[in-house]
Amino acid sequence: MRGFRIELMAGVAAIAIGLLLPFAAGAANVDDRRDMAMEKLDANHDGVVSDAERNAARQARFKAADANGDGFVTREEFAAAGPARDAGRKNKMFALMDGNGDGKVSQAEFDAASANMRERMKAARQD
Ligand SMILES: [Ca+2]
Ligand SMILES: [Ca+2]
Repeated sequence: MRGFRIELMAGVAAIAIGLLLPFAAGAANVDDRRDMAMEKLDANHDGVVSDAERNAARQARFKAADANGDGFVTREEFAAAGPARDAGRKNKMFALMDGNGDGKVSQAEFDAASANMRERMKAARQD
């Protein structure tokens, strides 16, 4: 009977965690957020984010941001896409991504910016 209760409790806890996780994301520390982000990327759930999974997720993000599907994300599309951030920060991010400064971000620019950001995050972690 005791074992059953523990199992039941664990089940309830798992459900509660599943329900609360989306809300917890904002409050979680950076490591937790990274783990959650990794879980999202890890499509086949083998605990490893392969380059293919990473690329697929990045392309999906780009497609989601490219509202009119013309292959470029404009400043307006970027401002409307993704989590709400303050406009100044989004503008700065957009400027970083728009490598050739033509006011729109191509998939190649997006890929380069993502790779760049990943390198910077890696470097920051090693400090
Ligand atoms: Ca577009
Ligand atoms: Ca550009």
